[in-house]
Amino acid sequence: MEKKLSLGLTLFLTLCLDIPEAGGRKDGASGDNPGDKHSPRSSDTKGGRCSYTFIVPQQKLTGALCLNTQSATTNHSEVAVLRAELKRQQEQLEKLRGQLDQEGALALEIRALRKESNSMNSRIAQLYAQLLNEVLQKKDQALEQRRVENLLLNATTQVSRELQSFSQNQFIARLEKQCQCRDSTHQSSLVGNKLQCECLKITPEIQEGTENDLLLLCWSGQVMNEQAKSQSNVHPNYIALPLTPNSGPWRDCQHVLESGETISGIYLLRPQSANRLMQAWCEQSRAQGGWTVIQRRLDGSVNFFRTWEQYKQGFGNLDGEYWLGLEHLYWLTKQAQYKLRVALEDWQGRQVFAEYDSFRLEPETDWYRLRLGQYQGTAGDSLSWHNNKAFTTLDRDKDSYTGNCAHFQKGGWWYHMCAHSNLNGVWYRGGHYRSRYQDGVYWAEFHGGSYSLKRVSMMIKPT
Ligand SMILES: [Ca+2]
Repeated sequence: MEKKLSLGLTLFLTLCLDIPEAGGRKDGASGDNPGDKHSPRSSDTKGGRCSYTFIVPQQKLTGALCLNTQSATTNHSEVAVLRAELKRQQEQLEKLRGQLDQEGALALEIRALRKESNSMNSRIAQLYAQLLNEVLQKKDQALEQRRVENLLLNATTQVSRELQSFSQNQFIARLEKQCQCRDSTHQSSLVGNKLQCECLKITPEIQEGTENDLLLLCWSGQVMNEQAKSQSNVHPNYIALPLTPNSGPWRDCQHVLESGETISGIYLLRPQSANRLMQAWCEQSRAQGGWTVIQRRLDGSVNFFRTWEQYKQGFGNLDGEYWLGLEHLYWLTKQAQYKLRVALEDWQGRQVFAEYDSFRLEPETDWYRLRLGQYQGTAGDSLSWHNNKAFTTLDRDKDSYTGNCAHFQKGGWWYHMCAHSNLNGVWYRGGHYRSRYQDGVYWAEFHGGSYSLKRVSMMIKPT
């Protein structure tokens, strides 16, 4: 320990010397003893004791004064403690250095991940923009399609009117002929230029589709056309209008069949109380015919991974793969009770079917929820699990799963959690397919979820 001390010391050193008396007494002959001369300062010569007082001049100490106040053993122990402390701190330092290295590696990893994330983000943004662009294009196409549909509707109405007029004329000519034939047998008289009123019975064959079999017509030769025309305006349904083949529109394909069209093909339909026309493939040869095809897969030529709007309006090619459209399905199945037939074919040519004795959809406000009846058939039941489920697409998730089933199944369906059947999935060639998800065209009860079927069609028909 070092201390700076400035000390002013006055050191008094008093020495008391007990000098044995020479010759018996020391102080006995003061002044007489030559020995007295030896002591230049004698403070006290009395009392037999001599004492000397040395006066050390006062010294002033300046500067650093190092004082080691501890013993050597204390120093050793302190050094040991310091060494231990040093060792501990060195260990800590090593540890910190290790952590720093680790954190450095982590920082590098984080930087790499951030970079990757940035590039992924830009890729996603790019894809999103692409998708958006596609959706907008499709929207434009849908608008154009609607415009064309309206044009078609107007043209069809006009054609119907023309046909009506044509049929009226034919009908009138026929009536005229009948009247003339009956003129000879029925009582009739010619008054001036006019024929008397006559009652004619129009046969059901002629009057197909009318409310009454009897049509009372009063005519005269001269006013016949006007009268008939005015009557036709009041009761347009009275005039027989056998539509020419392929004109349409029909209520559905059963109606087409009943109208005598027995060839499978594309027909124009307009469901009752629906303000829209649609085209559909009518299957008239399989399973007694009369089936309106609402979905078909056969060669993978059409992408079924679509948006809500597209599933709503329909897409694809009527003579190939297509989806009729949820809105069309809604209007079709609203007009009567329909049954559903699902026809399936595997890659070995084996054909099976599943039929449900009722099938209809709720309106769009309820996400075209599926209402399905009882199953029967040879394929196994892979659709009842989806009964009462809303329709889900990539952009409208209405399924019971926490994620979006359409994202995993790559289609649109009445997904649950997620699917026992996925007929709008990805069409894979050859049956068993390899994919990260179960996204093939499958019917679980027929070959399971990892077998993509070759041909699939969904058809409806009134019961
Ligand atoms: Ca969901």
